Amino acid sequence: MSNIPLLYNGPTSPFGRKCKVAALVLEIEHEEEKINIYKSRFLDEFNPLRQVPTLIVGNMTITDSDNICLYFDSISKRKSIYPNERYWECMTMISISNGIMENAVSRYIETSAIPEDEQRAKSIERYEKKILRSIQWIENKFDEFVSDHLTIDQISVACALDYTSLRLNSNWGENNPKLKTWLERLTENNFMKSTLPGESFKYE
Ligand SMILES: N[C@@H](CCC(=O)N[C@@H](CS)C(=O)NCC(=O)O)C(=O)O
Repeated sequence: MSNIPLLYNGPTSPFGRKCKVAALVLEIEHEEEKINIYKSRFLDEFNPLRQVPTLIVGNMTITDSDNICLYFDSISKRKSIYPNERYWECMTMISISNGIMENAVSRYIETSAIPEDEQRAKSIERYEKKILRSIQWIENKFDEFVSDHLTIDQISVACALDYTSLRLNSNWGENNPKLKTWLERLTENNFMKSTLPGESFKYE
């Protein structure tokens, strides 16, 4: 069995994008397969939650984007993307970014997969509030976590913001000008451009 990591990813998954960007930044040789998660029963053997991203390395499976990013960092010869001097702040920023992604995914499912008259307006409002409040929180911490050395919290925030633009809208930029300008600049890099979300599969 090949020891080149195989990343099962989705075309729009922000969690998968975070791993793919981390792999590119850390110069990890890997293969990537974009799958339709709703039609990928084969994945259950590796990940009973049937979720992307899932990483296969030889006989080993690594699930969850945070574990996959940590694994890539552990085998990379490049400088670590986990900053020693503000490790816990970084981990917290990753969790908040994950929360934005989770709420955006839940909102998307509620608004795209459920008939309009059965959608729960209150839930949609809660998802949106959590997303926008988190983005504002990150904007307020901008000067603490953005530096020239690209770290995993920055990668996570960037993926969460782009996913918000994809699934909700990009109005968040109006109240969060530092993040907006930063993301525009970051997106000039190939690791961001080459991982922009593609066409989503229908939720089923
Ligand atoms: N905590 C997981 C979340 C992954 C996740 O929610 N993936 C979504 C795609 S964005 C998925 O596979 N959804 C299919 C499902 O849960 O049925 C991670 O960080 O990897």
